[in-house]
Amino acid sequence: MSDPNPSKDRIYAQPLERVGGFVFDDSVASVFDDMIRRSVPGYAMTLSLMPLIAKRYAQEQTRIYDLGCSLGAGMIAIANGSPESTSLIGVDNSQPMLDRCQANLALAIDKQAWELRCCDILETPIENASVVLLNFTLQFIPVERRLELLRSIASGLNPGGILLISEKVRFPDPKAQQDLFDLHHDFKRDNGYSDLEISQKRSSLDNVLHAETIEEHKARLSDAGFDHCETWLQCFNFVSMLAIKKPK
Ligand code: GEK
Repeated sequence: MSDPNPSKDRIYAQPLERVGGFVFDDSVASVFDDMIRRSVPGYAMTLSLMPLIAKRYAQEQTRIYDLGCSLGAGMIAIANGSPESTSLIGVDNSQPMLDRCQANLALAIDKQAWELRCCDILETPIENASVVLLNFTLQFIPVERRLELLRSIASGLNPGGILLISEKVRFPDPKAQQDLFDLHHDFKRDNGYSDLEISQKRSSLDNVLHAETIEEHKARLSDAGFDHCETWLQCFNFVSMLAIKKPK
């Protein structure tokens, strides 16, 4: 029988003999919108506030980068608050994501110029930028390479430019870590994921997604050359931060 809802995430619904490491392949890209909305508390709220943030910080005649753009949700949100003279660059190393992103952007962005690049964000030069988005992507970059990426972003931002960064985080206090971890799983259960799906997905992300504490992120952002960094949204163990490069 054919699947009545092919875009619903059922990737981990059946028991797997061996759970492999999570990859952003075609099966993930085809259900990604459903997966991220049912898995990341606050995801829709994060996107809904981005136009407001862009309105304040996006500068005329500059570039806006979305590093790890997936299906383009962040690019569309930021485009909504940015001047028409900005151009948007989406970067992702998953071609199945970018194929769908291309179709989504063609329907949603008609005021600004935009382009997509299929490459590693660690190899992406950042130039003349006023807004850079790392929405739940830094967590997939090896920890030892995160500083070099943030340095390259800081140096490619114009004075007064911003990095918007969202991450899954962990907490130094073991009780807080356990409570927020449990609440995140309650959130997933409440959104229709079974215990089997939750546990198989968790195993697949084990060596792929490395969460750090808010303090670790703030210290690295400061090291990389950002002058201010504040949390502007937190939902359980998911956090969005705003890092600002000093204005001239
Ligand atoms: C959203 N920002 O909807 N280079 C390029 N892309 C990468 C790399 C890399 N080294 N590593 C991972 N990706 C999106 C959600 S998802 C978050 C971002 C999640 C890409 C990967 O292919 C995927 O599309 C994205 O980063 C992470 O607001 O799945 O939790």
